[in-house]
Amino acid sequence: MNSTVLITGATSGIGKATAELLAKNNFRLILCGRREERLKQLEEDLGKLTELTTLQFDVRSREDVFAAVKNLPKEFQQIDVLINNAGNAHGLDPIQDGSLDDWDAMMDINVKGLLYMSKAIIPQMIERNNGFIVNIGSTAGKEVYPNGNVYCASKFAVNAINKGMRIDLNQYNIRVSAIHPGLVETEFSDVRFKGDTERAKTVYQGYKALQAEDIADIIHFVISRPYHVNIEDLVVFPTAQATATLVNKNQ
Ligand code: NDP
Ligand code: 8X3
Repeated sequence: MNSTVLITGATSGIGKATAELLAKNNFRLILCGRREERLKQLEEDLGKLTELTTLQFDVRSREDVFAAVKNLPKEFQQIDVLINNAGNAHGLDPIQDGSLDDWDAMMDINVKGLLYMSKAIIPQMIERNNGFIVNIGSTAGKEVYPNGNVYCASKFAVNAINKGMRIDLNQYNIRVSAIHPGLVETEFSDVRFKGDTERAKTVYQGYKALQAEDIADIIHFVISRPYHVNIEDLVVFPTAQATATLVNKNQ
């Protein structure tokens, strides 16, 4: 059995594809999300391939985050790799029209949720002088695009937190790494456009977007390097995408 990996946001998209790939590669898994039926399905499907457990909680609740980690079954208590993946965009509006609820959701989930998860798990990594934190940022954390305002801010924050973590945890031999994808075809746009699936589909039309499996592959590669190798910051676009807003839709 390989090391134990905790993945937030494992019920969909990048997190789910990563869970599937890591299960096939014999990692022991702790899979997290809010949707219970999806977690049950993951237990059923991936439980045949590897040892796994699931945790149902909202990363916005600091009490639930700490309780979930604390109450893990004994054999899952040592977490070697934390993949901070849970997150989404909520809305795509000019700043003057932005919804306060959307802003709260993005800052609470993408930024504070990532911090709570990290805070709950870093102490055991420090104690062991060993560990790996992979933060899923975004190209939106490198470049601001029209109407991206607060989502971009949340991912700029992830980028900064990732760098800060690496500096502060360096003395404890803990690896810290960020992966920043461009457009990936997942449930991301369904969430951003609040269930308007027709609008969501248009985001990925006319070109080949990245697939969740592409990012899973990269995550697997990053966490499988020898311990002295830390891929610090990795940006990945679909070939059709040159910048946040320059996408060749005539491929
Ligand atoms: P999905 O919507 O497919 O997956 C998002 C995951 O996050 C789900 O498993 C969801 O699970 C979980 N999640 C959302 N909110 C919460 C919450 N409050 N508490 C716990 N879990 C939560 O999107 P992606 O797979 O695309 O997104 C994964 C990450 O990748 C995000 O951080 C996103 O910002 C980032 N990203 C995505 C890109 C894209 O184009 N798709 C590009 C760059 C980065 P559940 O609802 O069950 O809780
Ligand atoms: C998701 C990619 O370009 O929609 O982070 O912001 S984008």
